[in-house]
Amino acid sequence: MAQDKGYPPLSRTVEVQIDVVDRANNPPVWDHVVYGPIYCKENTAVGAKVVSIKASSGIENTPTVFYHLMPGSTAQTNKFHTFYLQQRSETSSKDNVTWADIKVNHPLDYESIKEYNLTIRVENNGAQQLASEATIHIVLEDVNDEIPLFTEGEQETVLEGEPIGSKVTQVNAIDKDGTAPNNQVTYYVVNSNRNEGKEYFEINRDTGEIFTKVIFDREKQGAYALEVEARDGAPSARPNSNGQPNSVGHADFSSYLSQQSETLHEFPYGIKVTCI
Ligand SMILES: [Ca+2]
Ligand SMILES: [Ca+2]
Ligand SMILES: [Ca+2]
Repeated sequence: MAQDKGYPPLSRTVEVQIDVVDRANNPPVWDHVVYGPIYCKENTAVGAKVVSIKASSGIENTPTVFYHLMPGSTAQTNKFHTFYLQQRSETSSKDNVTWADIKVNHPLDYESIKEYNLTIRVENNGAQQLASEATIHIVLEDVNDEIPLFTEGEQETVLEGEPIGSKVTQVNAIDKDGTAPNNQVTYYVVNSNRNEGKEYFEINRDTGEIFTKVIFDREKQGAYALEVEARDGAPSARPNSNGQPNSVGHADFSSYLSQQSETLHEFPYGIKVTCI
């Protein structure tokens, strides 16, 4: 009851409920309050374990604990159940330990979300169930799972009689990987027999600028198809890549050459150069 010193004194009462907790009943105790940073590659398989953590019950002779992975309000705090928790008991002669294994539930993607903070709650099994919380900080690591993509196809013209080394055009490919060298793009003229332009043009590997290697004569040939390729800078993390970087650019030019009136957007990795 609270009473003031006025005359007459006014007072107010409020009911207070007090739970009497057994002295022996303590809340569970985590090994750590914060776990991490736990580093985890973005291509970690669904079902794979990221980390195992545990708490003791805080009650002598009642080792039972229950773990819950608490979904938060954002993707980073597991709103969409990107991770799940599996409880695992380990019984030895002197100990009865229960682990919380945190596993991947949905595919991870460094390009979308780089870090997660998970809240794990543990309850014991005393007369009054008491709980404690711990946080797991998971940091994703980029792998080379994005391929470079050319921004658009090109159709360019070059004047006949121009000196060798004249700039014809510049191609550009973008790799959405989050870190270098996974997102570093280099450019090549495709070295295949069907690439008729390979003898006539060269490319700056870093900038994608294309230059002439010959002086063109329109009376000899009026148009050249040039096939170029973009590669990223590290072994691919995609399946069946055999340790090679990701690359694009092997457009089918034979079909392009037989249908010269079609726009190059259907063959976005090639360049048609016309002499004028
Ligand atoms: Ca990715
Ligand atoms: Ca890449
Ligand atoms: Ca990546």
